[in-house]
Amino acid sequence: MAAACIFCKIIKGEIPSMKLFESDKTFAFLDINPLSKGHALVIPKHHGEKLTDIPDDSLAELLPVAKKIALAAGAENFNILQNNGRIAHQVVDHVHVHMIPKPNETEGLGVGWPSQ
Ligand code: D5M
Repeated sequence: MAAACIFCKIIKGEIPSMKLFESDKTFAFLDINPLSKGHALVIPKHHGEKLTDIPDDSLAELLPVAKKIALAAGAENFNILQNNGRIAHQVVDHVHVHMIPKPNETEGLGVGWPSQ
């Protein structure tokens, strides 16, 4: 954990979030500035700025959890995005995977988030 990191503060409950999932290694919550309804972030609890800073065992759950959240949201179409470094548009310096649903324009999403 890094004391000044906003995502570490979210993990610790010091900053509120719309939590979607938590395990011993992983945390997921809704993005505060969503690109679409259901835009979620999946993060390792291990603090590190970039993907290359995180041990493999802390990365292993990120995609399975993103998949679980996409399925729970009924998102048939979605993007997975992971930015590293300012030039690559990283703003928050704690590794995070975006799961960004691409809703059907006419039907929208059948959202049913997991409760944990
Ligand atoms: O994306 C960083 C993402 O983090 C961006 O989509 C907003 C989101 N964000 C920032 N602060 C919060 C809080 N407090 N709750 C939820 N989401 C947040 P990047 O890949 O670094 O450009």
